[in-house]
Amino acid sequence: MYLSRFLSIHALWVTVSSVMQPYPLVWGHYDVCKTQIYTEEGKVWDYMACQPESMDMTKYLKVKLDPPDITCGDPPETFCAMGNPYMCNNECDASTPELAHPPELMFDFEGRHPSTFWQSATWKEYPKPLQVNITLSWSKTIELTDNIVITFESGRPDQMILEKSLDYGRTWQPYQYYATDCLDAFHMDPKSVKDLSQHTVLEIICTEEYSTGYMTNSKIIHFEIKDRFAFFAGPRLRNMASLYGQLDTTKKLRDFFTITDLRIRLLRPATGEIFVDEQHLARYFYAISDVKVHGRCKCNLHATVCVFDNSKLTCECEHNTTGPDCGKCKKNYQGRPWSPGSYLPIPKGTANTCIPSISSIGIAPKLALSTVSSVQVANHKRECYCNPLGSIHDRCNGSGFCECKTGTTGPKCDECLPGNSWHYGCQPNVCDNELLHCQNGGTCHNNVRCLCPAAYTGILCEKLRCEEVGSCGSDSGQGARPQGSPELLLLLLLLLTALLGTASSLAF
Ligand SMILES: [Ca+2]
Repeated sequence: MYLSRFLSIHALWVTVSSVMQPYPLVWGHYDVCKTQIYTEEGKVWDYMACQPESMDMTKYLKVKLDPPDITCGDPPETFCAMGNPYMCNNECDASTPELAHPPELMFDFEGRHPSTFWQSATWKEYPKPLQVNITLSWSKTIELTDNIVITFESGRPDQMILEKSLDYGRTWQPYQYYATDCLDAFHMDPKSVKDLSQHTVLEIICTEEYSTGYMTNSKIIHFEIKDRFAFFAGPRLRNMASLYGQLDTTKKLRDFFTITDLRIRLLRPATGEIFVDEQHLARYFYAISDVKVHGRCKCNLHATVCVFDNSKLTCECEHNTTGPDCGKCKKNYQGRPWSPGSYLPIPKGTANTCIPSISSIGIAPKLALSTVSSVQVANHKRECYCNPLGSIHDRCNGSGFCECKTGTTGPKCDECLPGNSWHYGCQPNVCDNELLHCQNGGTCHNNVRCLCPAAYTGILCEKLRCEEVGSCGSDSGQGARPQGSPELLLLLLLLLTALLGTASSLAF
């Protein structure tokens, strides 16, 4: 495959360069990326789609806290030791470096003992909630490649939400909910990533796995990227080709792992018990020693290098593309619409290089036109890349089109018709904002489920929860509800039937 593509590019090069000397550069960008790797046969070239290496992204972020003055130590205060809530003479003092706990200590090199950490003020204002938002911003689209790991120096919070933004912090979506009691905190059933599957991998879950109290030894919270990858690539991520194939064809899956910002919303500190000990409020605070975020710059498979310049990450775009994410064709290279590079065919991928605009070639327009159209024809002769989940066949039909499954549309069958949403193919919505409204104050989550208030249940939150367990008494406090025994309803039905019978006998 690579050889044939190389030959076709080479043939084009010869064609163009033999007629128009200045234009070899047009084709000078390589079609695929190559790196030298070591194998049993020695050093060889490995060809692949062009993408920057995965790296430690915490070196390139900006951190913002809300409220801005929530860090401890200004004015100085004392707090209780972890593991011994009655030893409350530890000091936090922002003006003394050894006793200060500024936010940057969440991202420093953590090889030292004792660890360095950011710490919030204590819960002095209880019962007013102690809430902190920690926003991490990259000013660049990045793709996560490994678990997000947050290490607490305090107990892990009783309630926390990890959120993401894809538009530089303008809008936010939840990534995962964390609570000691998911139902109580967020009206969600507790789940673990292991309960998910290929079909439900994009579901936003609430987990109780990482919030088990104040005194436990474990201090770590994960957002499990690798477990989600494993649904496609196998348990040890051996079949990355399968994952890349899916990422290539399913935009929603790719977007799920793509972020510009993360927000850690700390909603309630670890208390470890039902009642907060009001005599010792200096027991309660948040402290984080380390945050790990691994990812790569999103360059749409048009760059292998991402540079940090002027405090900003930027892709070094290849393939005649430009923009922070290589998201458009350079001026004078708009001979066909921009498209991202592709992981397919595995392993070498397809560059989808931008080609010169016809107007920019200027001379010999006839030849240029025929050259461009020959490229397009050559592309068409490639596969259609119909989305395997959205189309009936993965190849195009005789007339060159993908044939889409029910509820699916788009040239590649990767878009959903109204009333359907993408969850590994287009699935009819369980709920939405049009016809399938969640009831009784419930909210529709990703079109797959209603998040119901605590008192309600059912697909659209249409049922009182107490009905399910048969405990809806008059003193249940669950609001007014028509009371009627089955016997009474039966009696009414019999009466109605009898009346109708009388009426019909009178009519005839
Ligand atoms: Ca640290």
